[in-house]
Amino acid sequence: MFENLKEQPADKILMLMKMFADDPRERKIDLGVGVYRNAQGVTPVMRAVKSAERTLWEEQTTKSYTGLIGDPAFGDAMIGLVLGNAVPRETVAAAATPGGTGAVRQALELIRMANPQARIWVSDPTWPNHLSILNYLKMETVPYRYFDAETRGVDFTGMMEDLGRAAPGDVVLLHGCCHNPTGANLNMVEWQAVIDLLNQRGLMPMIDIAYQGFGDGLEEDAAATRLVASSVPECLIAASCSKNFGIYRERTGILMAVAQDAARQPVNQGTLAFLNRQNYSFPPDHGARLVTMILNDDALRAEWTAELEEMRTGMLAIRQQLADELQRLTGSDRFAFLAQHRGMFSRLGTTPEMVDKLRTDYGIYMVGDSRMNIAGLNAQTVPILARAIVDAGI
Ligand code: PLP
Ligand code: TYF
Repeated sequence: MFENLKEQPADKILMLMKMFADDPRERKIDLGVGVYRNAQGVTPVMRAVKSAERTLWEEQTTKSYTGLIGDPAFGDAMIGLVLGNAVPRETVAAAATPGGTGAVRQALELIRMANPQARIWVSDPTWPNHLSILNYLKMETVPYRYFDAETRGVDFTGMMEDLGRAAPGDVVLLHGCCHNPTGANLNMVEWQAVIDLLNQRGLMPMIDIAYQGFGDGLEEDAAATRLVASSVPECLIAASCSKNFGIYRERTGILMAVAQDAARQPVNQGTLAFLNRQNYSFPPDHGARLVTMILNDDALRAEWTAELEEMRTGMLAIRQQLADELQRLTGSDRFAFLAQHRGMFSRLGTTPEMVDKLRTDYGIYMVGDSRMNIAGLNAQTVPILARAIVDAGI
């Protein structure tokens, strides 16, 4: 049987991680995989996470199974974090999943179950795993214009034109904040226009929010998701705790199904539990429990929020420094978009050949589409990158 298997395409981002590790040069710079790093290049265990783990280690008396949707307290805490008071609690069904990726996968399975005809509209570009999972599930995917190669902002006119061709029942996959891989985001006026279009055309939004707290702040980054959830008849939200709690390997995420009518909530809830059972039965608990402890304890929550703010403002400072340095070197505002982008990523907007050149000649690793992980930089490496960008002729 195994002879029927064939080699599967590798994940380009993960491939880049290996190339970087194998590069013997000392002054190499890793702007590849989307993992937060501090100025020392370390992805730290956050202080509140450490405290919660200590308490959990001391106080946890069992590791018996939870429930198919995980501990409901995690659902409550995360609904609060992501949705605030935007919708009545009784309209929301939620289930813990293995990471945000698990939530994306379960959301797509739910869509396929409920409406096999639905086409999934995805931003061009989007996170490669979206496309990979959609392809694996054999769901029809349609790209909508998103990135304006000229301004490096959102091609909003193109986006609206494309979504204007979606059919009732189609699903529009949107990044709640901090778009991966471009860093370009809609403003709130544009979000409202998208919502109006969704409602006019009978489209269902599916929001992937993996970087809440990495852009303009915890509340600000959730604002679009909350506006969507409170303005459409129904939506799906896949949220990840990997980045904002720094618990990548714990695999902590949640899928929420928001219905307008609370009467639909029980069946939605049952469906999420059913989907978990088919795929892995109980979702991982450790990370979800830490998140619940942090969000439900005033002191831990304050500690977590403060550290997340340090991370966020640190990334903003790097953005500004890089934009300023490039302004100084080029005498133009061509790179001002770097300070306007939000989240961990910015798409530089150069060719794959230039990306190769930066890697071979300067030891600077970014994803082939010229996505840079801003958190891979620090005050010392920003001038090195800026100089390389200019010297390479970008
Ligand atoms: N969605 C997007 C857009 C992402 O960038 C990520 C990245 O990590 C995820 C979802 C899910 O991440 P994880 O499965 O590690 O929680
Ligand atoms: O986009 C990124 O770099 C992160 C991390 O298969 C990641 O989202 C990358 C590839 C992958 C899973 C996660």
